[in-house]
Amino acid sequence: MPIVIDVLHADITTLAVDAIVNAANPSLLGGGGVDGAIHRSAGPDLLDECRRLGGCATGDARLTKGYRLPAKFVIHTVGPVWRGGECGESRLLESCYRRAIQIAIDAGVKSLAFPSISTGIYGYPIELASVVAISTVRAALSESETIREVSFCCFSATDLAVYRRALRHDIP
Ligand code: AR6
Repeated sequence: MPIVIDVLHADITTLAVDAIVNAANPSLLGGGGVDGAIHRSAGPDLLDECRRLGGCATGDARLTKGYRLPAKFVIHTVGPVWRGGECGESRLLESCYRRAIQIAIDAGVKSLAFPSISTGIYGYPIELASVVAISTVRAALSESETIREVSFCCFSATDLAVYRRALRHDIP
C-alpha cells in the first residue's frame, strides 16, 4: 500500500490520528505556540508524564500518551532555534523529523501529523523548513512498514501555501 503524505490547514489538537508531534522545548514542560495548545487540550496528566521524562535534547524526541486529545500519542521533539543558518539548524531539524518517525514506528503508529517545527517562536524560515520537513519525512518513511499516512498540519493559510509548494517541488 502506498504511503499518503498530505498537507492540512488545521489545529493539530483536533486531529484524530494515532500520533501528533509537538514542537516542544528542552524542558518538555510546556510553553507557547503549538506546545501550549497541546498541553491545554491534553490536560494536566500530560504535564505529569512529561515531568517524569526529564527533558529532551534539541533534535531528539520523546513519546507520551495523548490523554484528552483525540490522538493516542504525542511525540515531543525539540527543534533548533534559528540563528542564521550556520549553526547546524538544518541538521538538527532533520534529526527532529527522523527521530519522531523512528519513535512512531517503534510505537506501531499508522497515522502521524507534524506541525511546522521551529517555524514559530524559534524563527526558522518556513520556506527552508518545509523543504527539510518533506524531504526528511519521505526518506525516513522508506524504512517504515507500519506508517500509512503522514500529514503536515499548517496553522495558517500562508503556511499551507508554502507547504503545498514544497510538496509539489519535492521529487519522490
Ligand atoms: N496546530 C498546528 N500548528 C500550530 C498550532 C496548532 N494548534 N499552534 C501553533 N502552530 P511554535 P517552535 C504552528 O512557535 O517555533 C513553545 O513555546 C505555528 O504557527 O509552536 O518550534 C515551545 O515550548 C508554527 O507554524 O514552535 C518552545 O519554547 C508552528 O506551529 C517553542 O515554542 C511551530 O510554532 C518552540 O518554537
